Amino acid sequence: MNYTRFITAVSAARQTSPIRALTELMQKSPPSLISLAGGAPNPNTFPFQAASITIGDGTTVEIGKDLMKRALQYSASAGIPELLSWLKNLQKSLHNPPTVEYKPHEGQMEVCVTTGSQEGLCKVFEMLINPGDTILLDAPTYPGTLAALRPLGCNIINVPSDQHGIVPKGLKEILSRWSPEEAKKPNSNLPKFLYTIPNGGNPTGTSLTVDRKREIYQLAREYDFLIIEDDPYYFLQFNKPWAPTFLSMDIDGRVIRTDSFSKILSSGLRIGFLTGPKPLIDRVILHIQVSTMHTSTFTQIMIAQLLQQWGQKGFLEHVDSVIEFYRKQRDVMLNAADKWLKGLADWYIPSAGMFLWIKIEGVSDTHELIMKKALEKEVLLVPGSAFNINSFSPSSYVRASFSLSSPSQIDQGFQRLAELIKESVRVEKF
Ligand code: 09M
Repeated sequence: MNYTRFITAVSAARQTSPIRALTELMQKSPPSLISLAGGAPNPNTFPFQAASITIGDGTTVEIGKDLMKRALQYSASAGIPELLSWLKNLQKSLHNPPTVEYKPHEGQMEVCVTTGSQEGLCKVFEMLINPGDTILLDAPTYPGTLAALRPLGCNIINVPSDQHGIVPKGLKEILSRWSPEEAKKPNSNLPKFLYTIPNGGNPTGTSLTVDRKREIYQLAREYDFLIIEDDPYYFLQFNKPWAPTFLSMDIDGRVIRTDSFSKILSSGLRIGFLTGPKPLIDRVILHIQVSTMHTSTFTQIMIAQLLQQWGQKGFLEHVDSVIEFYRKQRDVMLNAADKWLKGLADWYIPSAGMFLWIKIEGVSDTHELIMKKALEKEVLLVPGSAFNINSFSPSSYVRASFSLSSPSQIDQGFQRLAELIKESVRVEKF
């Protein structure tokens, strides 16, 4: 792959800082090296000494004095080595991307730690988008993505989708505006990438089928666009085996995948990771160098210790227990929906994630229903318009999350929503 066409002038101009390069060299050197080079503070002056963190299974994560000194210190922008190697092994065993075997410049699989997947997404968008560039996505989609994209001034094309995600035929039709040959021209305005949430879509709860993924990947090859696979709900798939990912099919090195620990380990610790072709991940790392410098070392040490203690097996067992929680919650919500919303609304059964996407019958836009009337009735949902490319365009949907509420709250919440819909439909009819 030649990545030059995809990278903005700003991203291409990023260079490694000589001091960061020295710091990273220092971290790999033997203890006999006398370094007067580092600009790092002396951790012996820091107040924190050690930590013992209790885990739910009764074990502890111990951060002793020496490890604590590392945890409180600056570290490499790509992530601390033990976490990075754990994550690389995880990606190899879950996705086994063909790019593992490639040479670095050919798009070899690379991983970097990010401060939540949001940081990764934002930096990937900024690496790829010049004002006026065209990109593809299947809206309704995650507002955090739309908010990161809008100010970059790109032309966003909405790809048709249904309960199984993007419809390849619809994508093909959009792409037929161009010829594949145009992709080879330097200033072609062919879409640079397709962004999608392949599992438990936010807000729709839908998941892309593997056949559709294969068709979409072929189109990406034909029209030479990248695929951004934003997959924070990968670990919340209710059915096994888990769906093969775009990353697992990536024979060219055109997939950038964002993973997140927010839904399974902690959202507040802010840990995510990017996986993709080295030439692109390296650009993101250069951006991290000059913004956050790195994700909190303490957070990374805490997570790495836990993951090393657990091993992949223990990690996946934990994930299974999280899935069981969300499956029960989903079923509670589906039962409540059947009980209260039948005849008033429509929905599909989500196979992953934590959202139910509800179409309210007879209500052309749910914004006022939610922002004013629902508050009076003490039930809160997200109006569908928040997930549209243009957030002022109406939507008859609402997003209900089954992550935080108890079964009785979910039941009561939908009872209140049902009353609200009945009242509003009466008003809209007159
Ligand atoms: N609502 C998300 N989604 C959300 C949400 C959120 C506060 C977050 C998709 O934690 P990260 O950075 O790994 O996750 C970012 C992210 C990326 N991609 C598809 C997501 O759904 C997180 C946070 C309040 C509300 C929020 O509503 O949907």
